[in-house]
Amino acid sequence: MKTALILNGPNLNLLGTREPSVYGHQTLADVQALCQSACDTHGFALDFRQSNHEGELVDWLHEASRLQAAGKLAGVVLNAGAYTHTSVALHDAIKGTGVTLIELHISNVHARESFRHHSFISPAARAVMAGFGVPGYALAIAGLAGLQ
Ligand code: CA2
Repeated sequence: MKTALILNGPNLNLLGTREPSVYGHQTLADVQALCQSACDTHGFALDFRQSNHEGELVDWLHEASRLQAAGKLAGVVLNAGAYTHTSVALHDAIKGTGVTLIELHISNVHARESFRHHSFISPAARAVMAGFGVPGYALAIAGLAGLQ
């Protein structure tokens, strides 16, 4: 059974506590439960993580690439949070490892402040999703299933 690795970046541990008009009322634990159900549907094992630290996300992408080389990774769904708009290190980690990765955003970043319109992740990602709310995580896992 292949693993779907779902990585969440900075402040996503606060989901459900503030800004419900943008991010909804569901917590990160709710997102994990949704991802578990989507992985059950598609026959993937779920590995679900969150970090507020850029380097830890980079390390996890390197780990994903080793799993991919061993034929054990379905792919990565990455919500890099604000690092989306700042991180050359994440861009380089995705490009450098060649890991199959879907960039995901809960909100439609293009309908928000202009500083959210640029992504360092998009040029290195296999696919990009934004604006479907929390259900987007399940859609992204379905997308990974379609890529197998
Ligand atoms: O829409 C998304 O998923 C984002 O990746 C979320 C990031 C934001 O910086 C990106 O531009 C778009 C922010 C995640 C922080 O989420 C919070 C949720 C509730 C309360 C505080 C922060």
